Amino acid sequence: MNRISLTQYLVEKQREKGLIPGELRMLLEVVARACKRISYGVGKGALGGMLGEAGSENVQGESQKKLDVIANETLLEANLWGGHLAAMASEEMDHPHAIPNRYPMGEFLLLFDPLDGSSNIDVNVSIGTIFSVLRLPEGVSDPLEEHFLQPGHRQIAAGYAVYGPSTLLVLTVGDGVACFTLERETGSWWLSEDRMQITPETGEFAINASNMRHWQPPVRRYIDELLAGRTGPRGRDYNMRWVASMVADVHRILIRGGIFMYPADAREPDKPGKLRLLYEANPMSFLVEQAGGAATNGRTRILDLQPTSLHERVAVFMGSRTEVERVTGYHQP
Ligand code: AHM
Ligand code: MG
Repeated sequence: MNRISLTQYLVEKQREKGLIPGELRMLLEVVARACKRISYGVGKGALGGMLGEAGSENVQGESQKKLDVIANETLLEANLWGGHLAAMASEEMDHPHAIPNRYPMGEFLLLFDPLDGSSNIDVNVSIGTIFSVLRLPEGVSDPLEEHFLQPGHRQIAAGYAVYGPSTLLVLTVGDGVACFTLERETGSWWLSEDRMQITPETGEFAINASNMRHWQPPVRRYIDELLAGRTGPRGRDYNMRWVASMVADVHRILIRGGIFMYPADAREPDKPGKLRLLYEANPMSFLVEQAGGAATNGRTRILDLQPTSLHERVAVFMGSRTEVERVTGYHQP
């Protein structure tokens, strides 16, 4: 079999298509290397002392697991010295992390959720890493939080790693979505699917239904119609799946279609949903759109939202285009 490595894939994007600068290619390789390291840590589990609480909280007031902290440090350390980055921001850090003066400063900003699906760490269910790459605005020499507040359509690359039965890296540089599988024995990433496409129609949906009583009327209406099945207004039976790791739920949707939802609800009226715009919703929306799907917050395309703070939250409806358009339509006044 003539296999294509991650390096070869990126070099071709750089050289043959001129789609990405060499610096971005090297940055993505460093991120992939960090994900590989996290994957090995995840794989060790209890034997590597990876499970359990870290005894600290992040900026959202969520308790951090040991692996949240280890994954964050792994990504920071791997990316500090390469000279490709101007600064990094993470779910697990209150403020952006500057590149120390002793290293050259690059032109990119990296954002990540180091370990998504933290509640699944200790129960051995798929978890992942999500990342987004932005360009430092021109003329800026001192990167600050405000420079990360760019709408998602300005991302120049995004991806996630999913640490499941196999470790996968799913990536876009704005030219479709490619999936790489980690070969553990050699530590190489091999292209396993190129030009992933999300089917526009679907019979599957993903939502945490335990929050049903808190949902707003458009979401209730949409889910009620799906649950009504064959004899309801949609005229077919739907199946529900909820891993509670966004990476795993969205990955399933990339493979076989579906709609993923984390709506705003009445639990915390001042917070629009649970997921974070800059390092969860934006990168996933970029991937989903590149695979022919759609992503909105119920009203607006997620990639067009102007962020106002580093850790802001956003309602999320993403996946198969027809379903995302329908539920978004239900939100229109
Ligand atoms: P995390 O980044 O702290 O792990 O939180 C995000 C996760 C998503 O991966 C997942 O879709 C969601 O939270 C699950 O929420 P819930 O616990 O309500 O099912
Ligand atoms: Mg997380």
